[in-house]
Amino acid sequence: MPEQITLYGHPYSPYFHRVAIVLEATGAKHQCYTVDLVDRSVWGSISPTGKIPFITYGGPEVPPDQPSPESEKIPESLIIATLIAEEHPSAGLIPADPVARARMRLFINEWESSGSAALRAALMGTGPVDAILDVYARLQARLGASTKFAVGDALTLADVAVAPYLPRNEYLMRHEIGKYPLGDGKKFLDRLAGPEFARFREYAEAVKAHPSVEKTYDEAVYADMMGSNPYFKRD
Ligand SMILES: N[C@@H](CCC(=O)N[C@@H](CS)C(=O)NCC(=O)O)C(=O)O
Repeated sequence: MPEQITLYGHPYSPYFHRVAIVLEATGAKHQCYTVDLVDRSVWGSISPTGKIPFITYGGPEVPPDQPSPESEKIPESLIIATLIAEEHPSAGLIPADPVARARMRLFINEWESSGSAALRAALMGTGPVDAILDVYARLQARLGASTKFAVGDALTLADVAVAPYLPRNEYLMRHEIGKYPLGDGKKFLDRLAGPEFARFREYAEAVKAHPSVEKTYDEAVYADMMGSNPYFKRD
């Protein structure tokens, strides 16, 4: 019997989305609890980091607001994603070949070490939106010449790590959401549409069209959250 998994999070979150993609791609049995991001009374003290996503793993099947002391509480999207992928090797999210695994990890590191920070700085108006394109360029340089995904023709955790950001970043730039200078969103999209990013675009389209990515992304939910987020509103 597989261990019980309860995922806590919110579909607006790119970190939550990573885990949702892996659950979809593996078909792992789970229940999902959408948290109230403002009222943290139910989930705030269950989460080991105070953040979403996290899972309860193992122990009895219980209502999400009454987690069992017998379950392990595991935070961090990529750690959860890896755990589930490791439990379902037949889904192929972790390549069997060690060199391919190294390439997968290098790709993930590229985004993790600077992508989220560049995005956050752009949204807060403390850094240029072009810094996100610099990260895209470095990811592009890591893509194989003709593979569909980052490490071969099947989806791996490398793609899972960046997948949530591809449609979200486009949405933000298309709607000029963030404190960066008005018009920089359009400049971002114009540069991304140019020959410099042809290979990255091809890759991004393949990732966005993967059934496990497409099925777990709801732009309306993201639009609702970001449109009303005071942190990212220009004065
Ligand atoms: N490194 C974490 C980041 C998780 C994270 O920052 N989650 C945000 C939502 S997107 C959060 O819970 N923020 C609430 C807070 O910081 O109070 C992961 O990969 O899961």
